[in-house]
Amino acid sequence: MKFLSKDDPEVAELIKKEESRIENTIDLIASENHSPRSIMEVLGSVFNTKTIEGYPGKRFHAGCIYADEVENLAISRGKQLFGAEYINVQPHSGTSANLAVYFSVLEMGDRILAMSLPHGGHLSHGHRASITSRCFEFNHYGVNNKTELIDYDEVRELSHKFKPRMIVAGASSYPRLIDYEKMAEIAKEVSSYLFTDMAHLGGLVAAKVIPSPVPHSDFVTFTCYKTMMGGRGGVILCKQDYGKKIDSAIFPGCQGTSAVNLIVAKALIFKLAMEPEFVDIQKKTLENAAYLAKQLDKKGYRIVTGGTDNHQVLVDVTPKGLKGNAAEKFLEFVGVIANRNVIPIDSDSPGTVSGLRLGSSAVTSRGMGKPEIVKIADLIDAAMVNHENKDVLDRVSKEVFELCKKFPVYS
Ligand code: DSN
Repeated sequence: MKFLSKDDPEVAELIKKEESRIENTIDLIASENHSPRSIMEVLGSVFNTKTIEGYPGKRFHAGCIYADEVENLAISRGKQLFGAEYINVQPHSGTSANLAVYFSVLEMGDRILAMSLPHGGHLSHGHRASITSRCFEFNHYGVNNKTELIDYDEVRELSHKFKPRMIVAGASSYPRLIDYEKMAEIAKEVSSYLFTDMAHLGGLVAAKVIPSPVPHSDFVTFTCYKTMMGGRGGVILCKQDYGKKIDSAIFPGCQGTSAVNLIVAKALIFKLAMEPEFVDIQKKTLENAAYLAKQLDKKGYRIVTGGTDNHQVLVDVTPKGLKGNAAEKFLEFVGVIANRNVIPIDSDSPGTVSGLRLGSSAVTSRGMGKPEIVKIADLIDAAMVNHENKDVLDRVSKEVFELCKKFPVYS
């Protein structure tokens, strides 16, 4: 950072500190991951300065010869990787991608059925705080109270009563697989579009370690910075018939120029995702999550749904006399980074956060495996149970630091 250190030493110092924070803490945020160094190079490349309104071959600015080539590369690799008929690689984010899907084939005020936020859905699935709820009429399905699994009978019943024009499958916080075939069957019964938001699952689907929603859905979106490891930004996959509508909904509908450096990162991660190393990371991500759930269960935490089939472990911390907010704070104090999360039982007492959402992606991509997961579960439990005991917290912080030193991210 020789230029930055000269231009803005204050910002340079903050970047150094952030690098050190990343190296020396255990990242269990389910929506984060460590990207390969080549992704970081691409994100800071000269493509950052190119303005590219439009699509390859049909731009509104000159000088797009290489931007066109790179977007075409991202398009062909992405289609091949996910077996998709059509792809748009321009969304700035998952929410931008979701907005474009809604606006591509729906009219303002149309009905959409999606998963409720306390049961795992995302803000952009019609939460009252999201602009999506002001543009469309949403209704929400949830999970079964006992099993905490999606209640497909409820999805079917609501679909027949509510008659949505679109059904959204997919969640921000749901540790189990979704039966896309069943969701497609229900959508067909009520002549509705099926849109799958697999924001969290892109990398796992790309590596084929969990089932893909692509064959069953009219539209699929995902982000590139979670399991996908490819920097920020979103992607839309869809059936060929909707391609033109999706393109116009992204540009000029919801966005202006896209960020070419993010598009290059997408091209790169789609290439890397076809290599055995990526597949191995995704496979181990699943194994580590399942093992983490098992270890925490043994220590007396309640694991929402009893386990996990993806990279997420949703932990109910109330059996330990804690709330999610406190748990997040106690863990951050010792260098374990996770986020508090509502879980299904919280929908009965709004404002309560009983859960902690843990993700295995980042620890796996820095090389940690089962022995380290056992250690992490021990450290999590020690910090939570002894949150008032300074000696224990000091010991745990030291052990977190030592563990991180053995698995460098960037050095
Ligand atoms: N959707 C948010 C999450 O799952 O944490 C951010 O990606």
